[in-house]
Amino acid sequence: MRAIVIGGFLGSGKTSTIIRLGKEFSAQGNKVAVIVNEIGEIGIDGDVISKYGLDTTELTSGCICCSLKVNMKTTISLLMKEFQPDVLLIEPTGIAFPQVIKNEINLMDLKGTIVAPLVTLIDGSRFKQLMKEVKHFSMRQIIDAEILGINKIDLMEPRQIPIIEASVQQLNPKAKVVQLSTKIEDYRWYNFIKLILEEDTIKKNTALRTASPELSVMEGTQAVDESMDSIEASGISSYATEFIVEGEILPDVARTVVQDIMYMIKSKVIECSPEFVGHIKMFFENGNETVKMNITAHYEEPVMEIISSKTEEPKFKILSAVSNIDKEVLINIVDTSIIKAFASKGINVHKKRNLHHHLISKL
Ligand SMILES: Nc1nc2c(ncn2[C@@H]2O[C@H](COP(=O)(O)OP(=O)(O)OP(=O)(O)O)[C@@H](O)[C@H]2O)c(=O)[nH]1
Ligand SMILES: [Mg+2]
Repeated sequence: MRAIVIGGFLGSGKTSTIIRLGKEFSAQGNKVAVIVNEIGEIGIDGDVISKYGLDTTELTSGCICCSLKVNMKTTISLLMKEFQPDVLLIEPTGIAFPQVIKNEINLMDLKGTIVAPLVTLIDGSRFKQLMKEVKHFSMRQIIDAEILGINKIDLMEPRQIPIIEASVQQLNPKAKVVQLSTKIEDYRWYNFIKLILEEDTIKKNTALRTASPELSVMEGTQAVDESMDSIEASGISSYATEFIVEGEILPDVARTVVQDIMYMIKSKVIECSPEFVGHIKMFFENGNETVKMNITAHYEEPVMEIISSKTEEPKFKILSAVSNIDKEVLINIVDTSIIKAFASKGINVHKKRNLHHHLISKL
């Protein structure tokens, strides 16, 4: 089995990359499994990935009673026993230090398993904003990587690309820096795959890293302490929830409600955190289609995507992770916006209770 960890900050394109890699590896005849770790007790990416026909297991973090590491180890062992994948794609949360996950897999010492070089994706189109809002956290993710993918180059001004490439390379001279776009299929994409599969060509970047020496020279009070929890170090507040929606919902109503919720949340979040980065993503299944909408920075226009899907009951999920905002404030903004938007269409909703479950039991 080949285990591939695709890390990167919130909204950098991890799920999009995993879907594309998964489809490609499957098309070549490999058995592909995906483990997605999401913040909070609600997962969206696992649902999205499943809609593309890949097998997924979600792990939820932010939960006091499960230790992510134990959970992941058990999941990997079970997957290997019961599914025997050829390729295992792993998406840590956007506020994890992916090196920790890779180290855990290495320590499991799995027979016949190749652990691919650690990939960190960077959203090139948000690089400046990330360096402003979550600088030290992003730097730590960059420093730990073995392959650095500057993603979303389709959104970047061409003359900016080499400038950012050079800045990123300077932060981590040992890593291979590549340009990427999950929306473009060209030689760069195939070069990226080649690098992932060429595990020996990359000099082991201190496989079991205990300290990032580069960090010790960083100045400033926010420098990331190695012993610090990654969630704490990120300065990100997050909140995820699910609502049960009553009655039959027409597709155009679903789209409007999602849009209304997104714009309400965006405007209120900006009032509290004017230059926020993060990821606010919604997922509304309503019979014949799924409406997905998301935003990753204060200046962006939210993006709506429609995925055709047959479902029995309407289901609304949201995951919000935002920089420089108080968690209680974020929870209040999200809940009130959802209730208000549905009420304005005369639709009854109620929060799903007992969200917590050990997803391992799904296997
Ligand atoms: N234009 C463009 N958009 C992209 C690209 N890659 C991802 N996106 C978009 O960026 C947004 C976030 O992508 P995801 O794949 O969900 O990012 P993620 O890293 O998995 O996000 P989290 O799991 O929330 O941390 C989505 O709207 C994607 O469609 C890209 O190369 N170009
Ligand atoms: Mg994701």
